[in-house]
Amino acid sequence: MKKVITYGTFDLLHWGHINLLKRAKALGDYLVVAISTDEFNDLKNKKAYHSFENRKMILEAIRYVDEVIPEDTWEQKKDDIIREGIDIFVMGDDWEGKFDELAEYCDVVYLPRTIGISTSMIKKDLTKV
Ligand code: C2G
Repeated sequence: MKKVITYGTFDLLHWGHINLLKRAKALGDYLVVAISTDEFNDLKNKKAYHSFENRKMILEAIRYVDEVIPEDTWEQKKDDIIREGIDIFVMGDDWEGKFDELAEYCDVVYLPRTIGISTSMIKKDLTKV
């Protein structure tokens, strides 16, 4: 079984996120998503609209997602990959090159980001309503 992992906040889930999750799952048989906790989002200077618990519940309802784990730190990726027996690490290419050191433990794949949608765009557009 080929296991894939990806990381993110996945707030205000949208079709760009779904595109990423769908393509990540297509690279293997089992997709683990490490979702940023509210505390880690503080470190990322990101304020999610939905709580960690609710973002986790939403992701667990997606057909492409097999398991959701918490992302608490920048440094946990290597341990996650080893513990979960991950074969492929996937991120959108806005992270291109940032996680290349993980190639020591698994394949590292950056997928083209979906143009035309983002959580910040949604938030900005909704302030105009
Ligand atoms: N994404 C995408 N297309 C978009 C928006 C997002 O492909 N239009 C991808 C991002 O590239 C990322 C994933 O969806 O791979 C989740 O995006 P975010 O929730 O914004 O995650 P981010 O804040 O980038 O967190 O340790 C890594 C971080 O936790 C990544």
